[in-house]
Amino acid sequence: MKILLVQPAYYTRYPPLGLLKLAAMHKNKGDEVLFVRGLEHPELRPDVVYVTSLFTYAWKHVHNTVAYYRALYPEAKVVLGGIYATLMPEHARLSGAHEVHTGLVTEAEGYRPDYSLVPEWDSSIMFSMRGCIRKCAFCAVPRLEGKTSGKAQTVRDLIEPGHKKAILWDNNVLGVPNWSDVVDELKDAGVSVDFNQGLDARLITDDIARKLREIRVNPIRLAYDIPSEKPAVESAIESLHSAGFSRRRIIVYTLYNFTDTPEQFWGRVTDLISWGSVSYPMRYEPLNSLTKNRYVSPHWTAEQLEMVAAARRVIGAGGAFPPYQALIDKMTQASSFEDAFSLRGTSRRTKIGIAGTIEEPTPNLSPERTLFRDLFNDPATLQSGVHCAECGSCLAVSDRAFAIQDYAGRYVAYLCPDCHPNKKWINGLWRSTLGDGFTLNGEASPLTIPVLASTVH
Ligand code: B12
Ligand code: SF4
Repeated sequence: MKILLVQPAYYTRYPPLGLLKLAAMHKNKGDEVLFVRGLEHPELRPDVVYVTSLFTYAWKHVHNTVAYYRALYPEAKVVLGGIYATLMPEHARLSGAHEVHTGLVTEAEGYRPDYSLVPEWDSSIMFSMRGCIRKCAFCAVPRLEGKTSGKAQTVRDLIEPGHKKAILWDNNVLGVPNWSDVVDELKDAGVSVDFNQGLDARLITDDIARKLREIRVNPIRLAYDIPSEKPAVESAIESLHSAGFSRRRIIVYTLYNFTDTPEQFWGRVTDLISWGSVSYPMRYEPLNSLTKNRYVSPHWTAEQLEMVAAARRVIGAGGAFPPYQALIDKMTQASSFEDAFSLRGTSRRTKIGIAGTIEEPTPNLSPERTLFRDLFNDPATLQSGVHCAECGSCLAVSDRAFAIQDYAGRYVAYLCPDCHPNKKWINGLWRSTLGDGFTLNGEASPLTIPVLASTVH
């Protein structure tokens, strides 16, 4: 069989781990394999095209890729898999792929990725375990991989000869009983190690910290996602420091824009830098987000999120808040979140505009509601009438309207079709999603959709 492996042209600095494992598996079966990035025109006439996917909000590149290779090789079967395909399979089907594969390919999991396909890459990436013992509501891992694999697998054979660094994408390696076997194997291999997704601070003891000291881990990554983790995070940093890790080399992912308030986030950042470690803010991204950085949690405003982003750029370093004395003073002496994160003279207002985005269809909705939700990122729970924000006319549930979001993704109002300022753009959005021939309820104009929502957040 001839197989073309494709990584869509979204931004990533990593090679496509899943595809490299699939390549190794297929080569082992005697198949011919070729790997390309983006839209290419290779010589190979493939029987199958495997397209991978990553962040849900990078879906457009994935759809373009599927459409391109379907047109280029009409005879080939196009299969789409990966993270976006697993988290949003219904939406992924709109790409036109012949098959949408969800989850892992168990058979491929044991293979060392075929690094010969990415000769410029010089580190070995691996998962020593899958799933997680926890079920944090903001995290996709329980949905992607389910419960913990129970045991870590051996990593010795996953390290490419000649590679000096191992990057572990494990979700929670300390949550499996044989985690120290992984440490021993990494130590034997003599590689430097990046537990890239963070170690679970709640599980770190003095003994574990000492064991971790046996390998070259730099930096150490932890997470401080909710205020109640404060004692555990403080104690983990203390244990790691006692074991010989520099506090400055402990980077702590700090979730915000989820169920926290800005004040709680400010408190966690202040804790971390006061303890001498680095806070790396992580803006919460919904698991079915189709546009990055659109979501604004009910406890935050777009302006407050912009303040964090600006502070990361201006007074942070590489997007993080290191324990610089001036920063510690600013955070500890501030009287409020606004005071802590304000930057003189740099405030920027969030624009309001029409921002139709596409979200995953909620199962069991009527076709019209599903389409509305697909096209306008609308919460599926709303059903009563609305007023047009422009002309004020009252629109009943059976009438037509467009949702208006600000650029932070909040629903701010609705418009009747007559008042829509950019019909051309909306038409394009509609067609690019559902195809040229699409009509709703048999109507020719894609400019009309039923009003299904009224709540303005
Ligand atoms: C590594 C990683 C990162 C890396 C970058 C990864 C990369 N490739 O570029 C870094 C650290 C930079 C990162 C950052 C972020 N990340 Co991240 N990250 C991950 C992680 C751990 C792995 C992603 C990955 O690349 N996997 C490689 C996959 C595709 O390979 P694989 O699993 O071995 O592949 C198997 C299957 O997927 C399948 N398969 C794959 N492709 C194909 C194709 C076909 C045809 C078939 C049949 C099968 C198949 O078969 C393979 C073998 O079994 C996941 C969590 C996880 N456990 O998956 C989160 C995850 C993807 N990240 C997530 C998030 C939220 C983020 C951030 C937004 C966090 C933040 N707030 O800042 C940032 C965004 C950065 C950005 N640039 O936009 C979310 C995604 C949510 C979403 N809506 O998409 C995830 C799911 C984590 C989570 N806890 O929820 N991340
Ligand atoms: S501990 Fe980490 S990997 Fe596990 S569910 Fe929570 S955030 Fe996800």
